[in-house]
Amino acid sequence: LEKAYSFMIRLRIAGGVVTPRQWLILDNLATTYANGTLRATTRQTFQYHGVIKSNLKRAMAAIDSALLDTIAACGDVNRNVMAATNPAQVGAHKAAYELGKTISDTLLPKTNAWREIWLDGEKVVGGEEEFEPVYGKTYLPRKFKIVIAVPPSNEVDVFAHDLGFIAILDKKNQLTGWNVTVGGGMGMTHGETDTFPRTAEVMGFCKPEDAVKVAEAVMTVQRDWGNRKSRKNARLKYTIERYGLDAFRAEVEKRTGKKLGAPKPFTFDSNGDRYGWTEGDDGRHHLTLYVPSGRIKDVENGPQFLSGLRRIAEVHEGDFRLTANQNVIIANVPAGKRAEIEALVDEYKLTKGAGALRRNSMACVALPTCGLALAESERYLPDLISELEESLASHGLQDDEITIRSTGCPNGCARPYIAEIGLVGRGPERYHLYLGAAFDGSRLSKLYKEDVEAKDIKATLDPLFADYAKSRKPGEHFGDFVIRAGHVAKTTNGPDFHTR
Ligand code: SRM
Ligand code: SF4
Repeated sequence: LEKAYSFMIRLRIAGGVVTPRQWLILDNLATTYANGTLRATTRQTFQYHGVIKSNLKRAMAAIDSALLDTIAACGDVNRNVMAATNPAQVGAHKAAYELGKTISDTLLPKTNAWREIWLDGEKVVGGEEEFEPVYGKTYLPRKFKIVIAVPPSNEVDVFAHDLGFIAILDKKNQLTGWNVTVGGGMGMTHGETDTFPRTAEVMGFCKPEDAVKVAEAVMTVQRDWGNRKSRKNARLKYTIERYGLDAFRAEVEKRTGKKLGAPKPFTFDSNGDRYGWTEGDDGRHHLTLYVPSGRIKDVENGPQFLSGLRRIAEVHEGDFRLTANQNVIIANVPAGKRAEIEALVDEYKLTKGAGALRRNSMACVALPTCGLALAESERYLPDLISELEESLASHGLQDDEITIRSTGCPNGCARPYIAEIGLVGRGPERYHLYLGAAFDGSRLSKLYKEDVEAKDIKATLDPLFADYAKSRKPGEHFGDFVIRAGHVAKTTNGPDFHTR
């Protein structure tokens, strides 16, 4: 008898767009082969947990029948490409999605191995390098992540990724080109200061027709210049630290044969989602639901996300969008269908928002499925938020938008170092507490207190909330305040993250 090994499956869904037909197949897979939940991730895709080995092939066949796959969702390749979902700016969003999808297709490994292994596809004769003009035999030094943002929303956290494109729009909201960002990343190792999170820098500006070439050039420079000796220092952020932005830009320009323009001005207002209904400039309606930690499941006497979204998928004529904040948008609802969708949302108690702190929160999976977790995250953050809500309310701050994110280890899967309150697991019920990041995700935080016991987090933050309520300037965000008030030093960037 074979052991019942259990696996996690991660899909590739560029830009997080899923049709109702695909939704129904993915939902069926969750209940048939996985642990009965669909997990929306921080990279706009789905994961399944608890798929036993003997069901792996059947699960992959179901994914294939949805015209989806898991290729490059993991590994030293270009990972799932994220794109802004902001449905209100239709033209800009369309451009962001199309760029994301084209980059995803262009940089997809060409190997047939996935089909060969999972779908009994034909074995292709010849070496990998014949099929991998970009990756070659040895692929990239490390994972590589690309996102496309549309200001004023930084919902995709453009500064947290190896490569980003920021849409530059004219006064009529028409796309004029993209600012290109490089060198962001979150992962680090506790106690090793030569590993650090880093926010990406704006490297230049490119025309819409040059963006894919720029993406390919940035990735191949990293392929050739990235550190292959130490995986801990292999991400593009360390390559940029080593070579400097100017040398990196020059090499990218050499490979594209075109100079990048000077970066154009842009402004972000937040890195969160816009909950509830919005209407696009084409008259279509979009409903952003708040899905706690992206876990799509049925809760007894609570939200029935699995059943509710299944019912909605059966009647919905538009599509679904997964957001980079682990939420779901029921998108492109014609005006005449809105009432029907709304009734189903109510019937299944789906949440259109939450308290200010909760709706700006994110937690990585961590225990029990993540083998790297040092502490709880997804199963703990909701309770901590309830405690902190009491504290905030006692200072009249219950409606203030403050970002809070937790991870079970320093890898940073919920991008905690660019949240105004960041909790990073150190051990059972013990976290490092980071403060002082920017509300729009453009500045890293700083370690405020080491090894805080879970039971002490509320008491640690309460005096800061009190001071914030008393002394903040009008409109000042919590992350900016804690720096101005001298509670933590400001982090300028990467290596400075560990300076206290
Ligand atoms: Fe992650 C590894 C979960 C987004 C940085 N991440 C893992 C693994 C696969 C653990 C492992 O290697 O055994 C986790 C699986 C847990 C589980 O039980 O499901 C895991 N990462 C996740 C997800 C599901 C978090 C979530 O709660 O939504 C996200 C899935 C992404 C996706 O759909 O593709 C996820 N991971 C991220 C992000 C955020 C992002 O991409 O925007 C980051 C930080 C950004 C970055 O890459 O710099 C991130 N994950 C890591 C790292 C550290 C990378 C580094 O440069 O040091 C690891 C470990 C590694 O690669 O060695 C890791
Ligand atoms: Fe696991 Fe750490 Fe990622 Fe959380 S941050 S999912 S604990 S690897």
